[in-house]
Amino acid sequence: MVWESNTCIENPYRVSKVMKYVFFAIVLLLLSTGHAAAENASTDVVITVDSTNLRFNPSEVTLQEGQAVRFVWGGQALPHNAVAKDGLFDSGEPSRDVDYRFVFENGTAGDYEFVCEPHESFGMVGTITVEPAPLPPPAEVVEEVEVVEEVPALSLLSSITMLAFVAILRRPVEE
Ligand SMILES: [Cu+2]
Repeated sequence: MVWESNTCIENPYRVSKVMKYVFFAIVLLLLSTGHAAAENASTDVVITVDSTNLRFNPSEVTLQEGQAVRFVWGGQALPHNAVAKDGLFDSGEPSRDVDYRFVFENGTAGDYEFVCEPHESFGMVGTITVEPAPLPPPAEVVEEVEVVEEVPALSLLSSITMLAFVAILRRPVEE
Protein backbone atom coordinates (compact mmCIF):
# COMPACT_ATOMS: atom_id res chain seq x y z
CA MET A 1 0.00 0.00 0.00
CA VAL A 2 2.73 2.40 0.99
CA TRP A 3 4.67 1.48 -2.12
CA GLU A 4 1.75 2.28 -4.36
CA SER A 5 1.34 5.78 -2.97
CA ASN A 6 5.08 6.29 -3.31
CA THR A 7 5.08 5.49 -6.99
CA CYS A 8 2.10 7.79 -7.42
CA ILE A 9 4.09 10.67 -5.99
CA GLU A 10 7.19 9.87 -8.00
CA ASN A 11 5.35 9.47 -11.25
CA PRO A 12 5.12 13.12 -12.30
CA TYR A 13 8.89 13.48 -12.00
CA ARG A 14 9.46 10.34 -14.00
CA VAL A 15 7.12 11.54 -16.71
CA SER A 16 8.96 14.84 -17.05
CA LYS A 17 12.26 12.97 -17.17
CA VAL A 18 10.92 10.73 -19.92
CA MET A 19 9.64 13.77 -21.78
CA LYS A 20 13.14 15.24 -21.64
CA TYR A 21 14.57 12.09 -23.20
CA VAL A 22 11.85 12.09 -25.85
CA PHE A 23 12.63 15.71 -26.62
CA PHE A 24 16.35 15.00 -26.96
CA ALA A 25 15.61 11.98 -29.12
CA ILE A 26 13.50 14.12 -31.44
CA VAL A 27 16.22 16.74 -31.65
CA LEU A 28 18.82 14.08 -32.45
CA LEU A 29 16.53 12.56 -35.07
CA LEU A 30 15.98 15.94 -36.73
CA LEU A 31 19.71 16.64 -36.72
CA SER A 32 20.61 13.24 -38.16
CA THR A 33 18.00 13.34 -40.93
CA GLY A 34 19.10 16.83 -41.91
CA HIS A 35 22.69 15.66 -41.96
CA ALA A 36 21.83 12.62 -44.07
CA ALA A 37 19.97 14.76 -46.61
CA ALA A 38 22.89 17.14 -46.92
CA GLU A 39 25.31 14.25 -47.37
CA ASN A 40 23.16 12.68 -50.04
CA ALA A 41 23.09 15.86 -52.10
CA SER A 42 26.89 16.16 -52.08
CA THR A 43 27.61 12.53 -52.94
CA ASP A 44 28.77 12.37 -56.51
CA VAL A 45 29.20 9.06 -58.27
CA VAL A 46 32.65 9.12 -59.88
CA ILE A 47 33.41 7.29 -63.10
CA THR A 48 36.95 7.12 -64.38
CA VAL A 49 38.92 5.15 -66.94
CA ASP A 50 40.50 1.86 -65.92
CA SER A 51 44.05 0.68 -66.57
CA THR A 52 43.17 -0.93 -69.91
CA ASN A 53 42.53 2.59 -71.26
CA LEU A 54 39.41 1.35 -73.00
CA ARG A 55 36.91 0.84 -70.19
CA PHE A 56 34.92 3.08 -67.92
CA ASN A 57 35.41 2.26 -64.26
CA PRO A 58 32.88 1.47 -63.03
CA SER A 59 30.88 1.06 -66.21
CA GLU A 60 27.57 0.49 -64.44
CA VAL A 61 26.42 2.76 -61.65
CA THR A 62 23.19 3.43 -59.82
CA LEU A 63 22.26 6.74 -58.27
CA GLN A 64 19.22 8.69 -57.22
CA GLU A 65 17.57 11.74 -58.68
CA GLY A 66 19.28 14.81 -57.31
CA GLN A 67 22.66 13.07 -57.33
CA ALA A 68 25.41 13.83 -59.80
CA VAL A 69 27.74 11.70 -61.86
CA ARG A 70 31.31 12.89 -62.35
CA PHE A 71 33.53 11.70 -65.19
CA VAL A 72 37.07 12.27 -64.06
CA TRP A 73 40.38 11.26 -65.57
CA GLY A 74 43.73 12.84 -66.23
CA GLY A 75 46.94 12.14 -68.08
CA GLN A 76 45.34 9.38 -70.16
CA ALA A 77 47.20 7.72 -73.01
CA LEU A 78 44.10 8.17 -75.18
CA PRO A 79 41.53 10.95 -75.31
CA HIS A 80 38.06 9.98 -74.04
CA ASN A 81 34.66 11.50 -73.54
CA ALA A 82 31.32 10.42 -72.10
CA VAL A 83 28.17 10.99 -74.11
CA ALA A 84 24.67 9.78 -73.23
CA LYS A 85 23.10 7.91 -76.13
CA ASP A 86 19.89 9.92 -75.73
CA GLY A 87 21.86 13.16 -75.56
CA LEU A 88 21.07 13.95 -71.91
CA PHE A 89 24.70 14.70 -71.12
CA ASP A 90 27.89 15.17 -73.07
CA SER A 91 31.34 15.80 -71.65
CA GLY A 92 32.46 17.40 -74.89
CA GLU A 93 35.35 16.65 -77.19
CA PRO A 94 37.44 13.59 -76.26
CA SER A 95 40.26 14.62 -73.98
CA ARG A 96 43.08 13.09 -71.95
CA ASP A 97 42.01 15.27 -69.01
CA VAL A 98 38.33 15.45 -68.17
CA ASP A 99 36.38 16.59 -65.11
CA TYR A 100 32.76 16.67 -66.13
CA ARG A 101 29.84 16.68 -63.69
CA PHE A 102 26.19 16.15 -64.52
CA VAL A 103 23.29 16.36 -62.05
CA PHE A 104 20.30 14.09 -62.59
CA GLU A 105 17.43 16.37 -61.65
CA ASN A 106 14.09 15.13 -60.35
CA GLY A 107 12.13 13.52 -63.16
CA THR A 108 15.18 11.96 -64.83
CA ALA A 109 14.75 8.49 -63.30
CA GLY A 110 15.61 5.80 -65.83
CA ASP A 111 18.48 3.99 -67.50
CA TYR A 112 21.05 5.93 -69.51
CA GLU A 113 23.53 4.27 -71.79
CA PHE A 114 26.63 6.29 -72.44
CA VAL A 115 29.66 5.80 -74.63
CA CYS A 116 33.13 7.09 -75.21
CA GLU A 117 32.70 8.18 -78.82
CA PRO A 118 36.19 7.26 -80.11
CA HIS A 119 36.16 3.89 -78.36
CA GLU A 120 32.53 2.78 -78.45
CA SER A 121 33.43 0.03 -80.91
CA PHE A 122 36.08 -1.19 -78.43
CA GLY A 123 33.39 -1.63 -75.81
CA MET A 124 34.00 1.60 -73.91
CA VAL A 125 30.37 1.95 -72.91
CA GLY A 126 28.41 2.12 -69.68
CA THR A 127 25.01 2.43 -68.07
CA ILE A 128 23.75 4.82 -65.43
CA THR A 129 20.60 3.81 -63.58
CA VAL A 130 18.80 6.71 -61.96
CA GLU A 131 16.31 5.80 -59.25
CA PRO A 132 13.46 8.08 -58.26
CA ALA A 133 14.26 10.46 -55.40
CA PRO A 134 13.28 9.06 -51.99
CA LEU A 135 10.13 10.52 -50.50
CA PRO A 136 10.87 13.35 -48.08
CA PRO A 137 10.54 12.34 -44.43
CA PRO A 138 7.17 13.29 -42.92
CA ALA A 139 7.22 16.70 -41.31
CA GLU A 140 7.76 16.52 -37.58
CA VAL A 141 4.55 17.56 -35.87
CA VAL A 142 5.91 17.52 -32.36
CA GLU A 143 8.18 20.43 -31.85
CA GLU A 144 8.48 21.48 -28.26
CA VAL A 145 8.99 25.17 -28.02
CA GLU A 146 11.07 26.11 -25.05
CA VAL A 147 9.76 29.03 -23.09
CA VAL A 148 11.78 31.95 -24.30
CA GLU A 149 13.44 33.24 -21.19
CA GLU A 150 15.36 35.80 -23.12
CA VAL A 151 12.36 38.06 -23.54
CA PRO A 152 12.55 39.73 -20.11
CA ALA A 153 16.28 40.14 -20.49
CA LEU A 154 15.83 41.59 -23.96
CA SER A 155 13.16 44.02 -22.89
CA LEU A 156 15.31 45.04 -19.94
CA LEU A 157 18.22 45.60 -22.29
CA SER A 158 16.13 47.59 -24.73
CA SER A 159 14.65 49.74 -21.98
CA ILE A 160 18.15 50.48 -20.70
CA THR A 161 19.13 51.41 -24.23
CA MET A 162 16.07 53.61 -24.54
CA LEU A 163 16.88 55.35 -21.25
CA ALA A 164 20.43 55.91 -22.40
CA PHE A 165 19.18 57.40 -25.65
CA VAL A 166 16.73 59.65 -23.86
CA ALA A 167 19.49 60.80 -21.51
CA ILE A 168 21.80 61.57 -24.43
CA LEU A 169 19.08 63.35 -26.40
CA ARG A 170 17.91 65.41 -23.50
CA ARG A 171 21.31 66.74 -22.55
CA PRO A 172 21.67 69.35 -25.35
CA VAL A 173 18.06 70.44 -24.93
CA GLU A 174 18.57 71.29 -21.26
CA GLU A 175 21.63 73.46 -21.87
CU1 LIG B 1 37.65 6.28 -74.78
